[in-house]
Amino acid sequence: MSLEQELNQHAGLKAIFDAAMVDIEKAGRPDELEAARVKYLGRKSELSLLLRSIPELPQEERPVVGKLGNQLRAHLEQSLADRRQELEGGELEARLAAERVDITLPGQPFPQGHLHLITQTMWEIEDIFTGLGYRIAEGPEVETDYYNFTALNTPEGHPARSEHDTFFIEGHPDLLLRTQTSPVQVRVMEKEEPPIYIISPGKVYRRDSDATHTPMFQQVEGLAVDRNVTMADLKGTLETFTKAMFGAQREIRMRPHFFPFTEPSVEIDVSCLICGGSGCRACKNSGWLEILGAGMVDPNVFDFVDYDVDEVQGFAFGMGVERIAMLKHRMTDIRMFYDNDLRLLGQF
Ligand code: 2U9
Repeated sequence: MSLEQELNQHAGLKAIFDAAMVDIEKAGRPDELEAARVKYLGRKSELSLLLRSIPELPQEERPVVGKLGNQLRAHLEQSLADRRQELEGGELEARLAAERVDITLPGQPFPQGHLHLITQTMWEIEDIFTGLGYRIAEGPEVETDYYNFTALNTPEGHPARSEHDTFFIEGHPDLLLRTQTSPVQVRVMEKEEPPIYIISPGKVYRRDSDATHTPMFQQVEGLAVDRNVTMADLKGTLETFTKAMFGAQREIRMRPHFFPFTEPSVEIDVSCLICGGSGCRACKNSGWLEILGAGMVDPNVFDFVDYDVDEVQGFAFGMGVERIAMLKHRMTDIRMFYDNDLRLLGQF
């Protein structure tokens, strides 16, 4: 016999059962279910009062009420627990439905940065020379007068030393912002013996500002010191560099020039990237664009680092990275690199 049938023996318990089962079933939220629990199983509920009053009941009623009452309590507790689980399951489902995330929606686009064109160009130059066996050497941007000028055969009174070009450090007459990266190479030669094949990339500073000059710009200089190094090695090396950088169809030419630290010195031109050499506005109808300076290291420079000038020779070269980038990407104003306008920089 089911509990429900057994409860027919006691009208009061049966009435509690019927009402409680309706309310439990009706409860749609956890707080309504809790109210039903208090109403039917709480300390002051009809069932609790009835069970507590058993000692006062007539003798023959006591076992029936005791047994069925407790069975009813257990049944209601179970029904409440079952319903609670149903409701909580429903709540979870409702939350899952409401908070559902559509993972197939496209993501939020966000701006992706990249290296500055000057850094890209610098790394490209470095790649070419490291591919030829050169090491990268770096040094301080605040230099002494000795390393920046004296050891590079630039005597006092030379125009490159004048205050017009050089930033000196206030209160330290011997310190300056390096105007070239050559002092790095002097420092390497002081510490190491030939053979030496190095490039020194980095920032340099000169008091200058117009469409082709900024007070800070970046250089890559190179130095090769070995036995039997000739001008032909210099030309071959820089022709290889030029073709790697600007294309295999490019030609170079050398023009005599003067630098205090090289003798003889040359300036090197590349056949015009725009007209191919026939003459246009970019090359001022010459067919050539100047890209670097170079020369055979002056023996006076070797004297400063105690190299034996009868045993070793060297060639050196230098280029402005901004100038290389401007030629390659057909830019007309160097200051654009440092205006930080993403409409320009984002194009590269
Ligand atoms: C040592 C000896 C010699 C480095 C050299 C140049 C020629 C040169 C300019 C290019 C454009 C500087 O950036 S720029 O304005 N540089 O023309 N630089 S030879 O010669 C050296 C370097 C180190 C010990």
